[in-house]
Amino acid sequence: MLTAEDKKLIQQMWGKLGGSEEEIGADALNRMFHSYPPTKTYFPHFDLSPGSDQIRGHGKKVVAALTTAIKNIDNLSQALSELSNLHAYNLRVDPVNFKFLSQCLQVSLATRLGKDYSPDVHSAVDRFMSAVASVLAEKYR
Ligand code: ZNH
Repeated sequence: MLTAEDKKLIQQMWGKLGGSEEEIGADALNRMFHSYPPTKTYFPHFDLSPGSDQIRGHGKKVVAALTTAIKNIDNLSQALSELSNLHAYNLRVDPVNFKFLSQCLQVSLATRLGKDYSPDVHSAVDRFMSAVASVLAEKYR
């Protein structure tokens, strides 16, 4: 569960990204494809070379979805309901992969934010990404 303090830390941290969202998203995806190569099988139609237009475009969408989630942090199920349908019924991404993306995103954030990515922020983001992953995985059968 996310505490009130976690929510505050996440919202403040996200506010510090100031325009670098697309870069963060692309960096997280590059790291995921590099460290967990089986994740590439979900994107056979993408040019997966680092920094490709498709990776940048997709990174931007993923980060935008997380921004929406952060704005609706008390109501994640509702805020992410369409995405949850998409991942469960259309894309059928094995939920184990959500953990991989979460870890890669955290490295991207830490690289970007340096000492602002404190242990408290880290653990808050970790819980937040787990909450997002549970919503994205809740419709699987
Ligand atoms: Zn996902 C898509 C988000 C994870 C795979 N995604 C997507 C989108 C979004 C997202 C926003 C777009 C939609 C539209 O367009 O409408 N994701 C997300 C998030 C997460 C995720 C937030 C976490 C956190 N995914 C994931 C993973 C994977 C995936 C892990 C694997 C590995 N997705 C995917 C795919 C797609 C998507 C494949 C589709 C793409 C294209 O474009 O085709």
